[in-house]
Order: sequence, then structure tokens, then C-alpha cells
Amino acid sequence: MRMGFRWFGEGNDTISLQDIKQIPGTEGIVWALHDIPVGEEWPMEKILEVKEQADSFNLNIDVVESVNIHEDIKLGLPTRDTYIQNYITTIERLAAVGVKVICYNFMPIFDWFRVDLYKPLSDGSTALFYEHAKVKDIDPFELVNQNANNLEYKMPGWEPERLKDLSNLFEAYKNVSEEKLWNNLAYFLESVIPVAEKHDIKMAIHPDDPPWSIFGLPRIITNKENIRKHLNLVDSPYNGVTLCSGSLGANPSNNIPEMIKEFADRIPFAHIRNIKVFENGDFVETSHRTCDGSVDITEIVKAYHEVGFTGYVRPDHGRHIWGEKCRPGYGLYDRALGIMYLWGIWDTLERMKESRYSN
Ligand code: CS2
Ligand code: MN
Repeated sequence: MRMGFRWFGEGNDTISLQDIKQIPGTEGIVWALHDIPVGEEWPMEKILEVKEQADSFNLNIDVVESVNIHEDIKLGLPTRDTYIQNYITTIERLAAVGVKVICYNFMPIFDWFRVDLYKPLSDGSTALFYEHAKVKDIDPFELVNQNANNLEYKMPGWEPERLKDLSNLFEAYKNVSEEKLWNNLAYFLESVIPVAEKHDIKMAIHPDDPPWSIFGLPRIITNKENIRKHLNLVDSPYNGVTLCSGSLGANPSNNIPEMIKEFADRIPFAHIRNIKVFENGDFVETSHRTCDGSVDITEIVKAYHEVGFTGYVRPDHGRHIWGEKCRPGYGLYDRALGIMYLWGIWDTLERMKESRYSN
């Protein structure tokens, strides 16, 4: 597996490329141009700027997360063709600088959704927290405004220019059933996958987080059957999945090692992280260690090892520990610890494999 670390860019992250370089076994940054509004083409000079920065630390830029999808594409509006064209231009430019994987998601309006970004844990750290009952009852407008006003950093999908449009967006999604969202996804894939094939760049959809409908909005990338359905919409190695153990793991009936084995050759990129799921449906982010949460990280790494995974991987959200001030879920310390845990399991499995052969 090839380890990467998400980086939000110069001036947009508390973490430096030098910090990332010092995490053992980390080859690259997982990056994006976060200041380009969704739907616009990514300017080549800005892409090259990131490449130069990464090059100077000898870090690769092979994985982009995310090139976000304009709502008009998800809604299936006539204007989608312009946005798809812009998307294609961005794919071509990214391919030209050697990008290998583009992660994206197809969640209406919101990206990952939590109720509390700084839930205190018993060890004195804080972490992202999802409270099932609250999400069922709360008015999304109230919650979003609270969070948008309080945040030092923009949350993914919570960009102010989109939030002011929130009621129109909710209105527009009233006409979009799950089936329609599937059709709109198929339309998008049919346009972009041939381009991805031509330029040898893999498209990898991120599962919905949490993997169920919230606020009455459709969500479709939620479980094994639906991932299979997605992969079959356009049956190409360039139409893949970013298998995120934390997003899928919020539903305890999702068997992630099973998915890794079934979809092995369609997972160009993996997110590995743990969460603790409670009986009432709440969940909180924990350290990556298996015994700290509900997701069996050991079994997951073992499954990747068994299928001979050579794709890209990154740790995902971590807790905020040691007093670190950082983007919610994206501190240096807990994610760096996560990487060491993943390598610990991986290296042990490698050693066991070698000794099996030598005995
Ligand atoms: C996710 C998303 O992995 C993550 O951090 O929670 O924010 C993810 O980056 C996007 O959904 C991918 O498009
Ligand atoms: Mn993820």
C-alpha cells in the first residue's frame, strides 16, 4: 500500500509539508484546490503551484481529494453538461501533471455530516460526533448556520456561497428520488469515465457519510450492494471506489473486509479509520486502533494484505489530541499515530508472509 496524507494547501492547513514528510512511510499528499468554487475548471497554474510545493519535499501528488461535483450534475439539470465539460477539463489537466486517482462523492448538498465537531472524550481529547436522535429532529438550517458561523475553517460542502442557497437546494432535491440520483450518477460516469480511461486516471467515489439518508435527502453509496451497482454502471477499472472504513463502518451491518475482497481491483484508494458506534445509532471518531472503536481495523488491513493491495491509502479523521488546534478531524498527531498503527499491522503481516516462505 502507498501511504498518503491529506493536505489542505498552503495557508489553508495547520500542517506543513515538512511535518508530513516526517511521518514514516508517507509518500504523498492527498490534495485539492480548495479555493476554486465547485463546478469551475481548475487553473493549470494553480495545479502546478501545488506540484512544485510537493516536489520540493519529494512528496507525490498522485491522489486528488476531491474534485467536487456541482449540484446541477447531481440534480440532473440541463446546465449539468457545462459543469461536466469543466470537470473533464480538470481531469485532463490533472492527468497532465501525473495525477493517478481522483476521489469525489455524490452526496446531495452536504459532505460528511456531524452534530458536534469537538465532542469531549474521557481521555481529554475531542472528536467528531454524530448524534442520531438530534439529526432526526433538528432543523438543518439551524445546525448549519450555527456551525458555519463558529468555524475558523470552512467545512467541506458548507461553503458560504452554497449555504446561502440552502433552501433552494432543498427545494430542488424534492424531485430527486434515489432512482433519479442513480440515473444522474450514471449520466456523469458515462461522460467522464472514457476520458479517465484515455488519460489513465482512476475515478474513485467516496461512500456517503453517514451511509444513510439525512434530512430526507437521497444517499446511495451506502453498502456493498450499492457499491456493486455503482461499479456496474460503467464497468471499467477506471470507475472505482474510495473504500472508506469509517464512513461505511457507521452501519454495523457493513462487512468491510468482505467488500475489500469482492472489489479488490476496483479500489484505487482506501481511507482507513475507526469509529465507535453506539446502540442508539450515535457514533464518535476514535483512534485508529481496533480495540478503541467498532471497526475491525486489523481485519481490514489483513484483507488488503491478502488481496495484495498496491493502491493508495490514507488515515482518515482523527481526534484532536495534545492540545492541537487544527481543522476538525484533520490534526497531525492522531492521524500520524494512525499511520504508524496501519504500518505496524502491515509490516507484521509482511514479515509473517516472508517467514512462511522461508520455513
Ligand atoms: C470524508 C469526506 O474522507 C473524508 O474525510 O469524510 O470529506 C471526503 O473527503 C469526501 O467525501 C470525498 O469526496
Ligand atoms: Mn473517508
